[in-house]
Amino acid sequence: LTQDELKALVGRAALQYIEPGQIVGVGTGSTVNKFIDALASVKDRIRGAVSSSEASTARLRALGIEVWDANEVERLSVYVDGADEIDPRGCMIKGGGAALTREKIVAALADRFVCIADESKWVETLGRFPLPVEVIPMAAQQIARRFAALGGQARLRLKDGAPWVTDNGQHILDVSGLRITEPLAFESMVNDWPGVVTVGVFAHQKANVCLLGTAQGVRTVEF
Ligand code: DER
Repeated sequence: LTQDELKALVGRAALQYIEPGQIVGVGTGSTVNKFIDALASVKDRIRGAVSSSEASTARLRALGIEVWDANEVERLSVYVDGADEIDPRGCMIKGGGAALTREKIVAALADRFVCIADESKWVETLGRFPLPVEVIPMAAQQIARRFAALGGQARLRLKDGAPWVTDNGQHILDVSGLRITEPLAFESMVNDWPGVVTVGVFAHQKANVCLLGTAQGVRTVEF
């Protein structure tokens, strides 16, 4: 099975967590795009979605699924999203798709976070994937120096040679060289640094379930 087929497999498998009449929390990325395509096949059974990015909103609307503002819902039963890395505790590195801030906001509304990922995302310890951090532009270098003090190398994410600007109008640092053995403490520490909008460690908003696409089929891991 190709990586794309594994993503489609888990994207479809996530439908088992969707109940009729629900508003579904929807993440961002190529694996979530497979889930959105699968969701379209049951769109008459759901009430709509709350989206974590302009990209996912566009895809949902193009498929005829109503998109609600996060401020219009009190709670979501389920949030479905991908990950760049997920560890044995269900903690994740996210933000490869630059949507980490809204992803964490929508995940915070949900009773259950269902992570859908191909097996390449499963790691013992977070940190091989460069950690995305959304920052207020004027704080970027100051924050980069704080990561350097921890042995990390922070690079400003660029798009066509200019700083990448997120849906929220901020910049992103990608930090390599980190080994995040205590995700909860690490997320809290970085959250406290002035100028940090969101750090791409999802430990406080960790996954409750992971549908892992493997050559042998979908492996369901509960955390
Ligand atoms: O940016 C994100 O957080 C995405 O969910 C990312 O982590 C997974 O994207 P992918 O499904 O395209 O690998």
